[in-house]
Amino acid sequence: MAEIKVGIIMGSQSDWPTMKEAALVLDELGITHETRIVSAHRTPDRLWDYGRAAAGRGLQVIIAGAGGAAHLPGMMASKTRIPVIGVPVQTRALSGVDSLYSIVQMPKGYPVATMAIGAAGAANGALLAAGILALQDPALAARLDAWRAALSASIPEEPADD
Ligand code: RP5
Repeated sequence: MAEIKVGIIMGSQSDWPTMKEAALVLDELGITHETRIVSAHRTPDRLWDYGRAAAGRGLQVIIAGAGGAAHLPGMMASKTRIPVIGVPVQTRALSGVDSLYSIVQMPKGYPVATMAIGAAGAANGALLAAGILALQDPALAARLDAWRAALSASIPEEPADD
């Protein structure tokens, strides 16, 4: 079986509709990945075990999504040197600004690459992971270039009525 390169983790089942956007992009680009629910607050031991084992298992990037008091990406970054990409999940109470602020303000020494709030952030997290992996993988670099060109080509030059 192919080695899993990207871990998509999220704080709750309720984050899956957002984080699925990351999985879909990784699928499109042919990047092996796994998906796990790992909560900083509800399953801290699972978080610790995942972070401790990540590098040894060959993971190369972790995309971590969480909402509200979104400590998962930062705590994962504290536990592994593998690049962590944080996705702030949109919340009902504060529209995801709470998630964004919880993820983006990391102290010096433990970076999290923080994406936009919500589905676009999750998709962009996957594209950033792809860009990192493509540095060492020419075939993936070609697929990523093609993906970007296809998106660009899909944008009409003129607006149309509905
Ligand atoms: C966070 O709390 C999760 O990442 C989720 O975004 C939020 C709400 O979780 P649920 O109450 O829906 O499980 O830990």
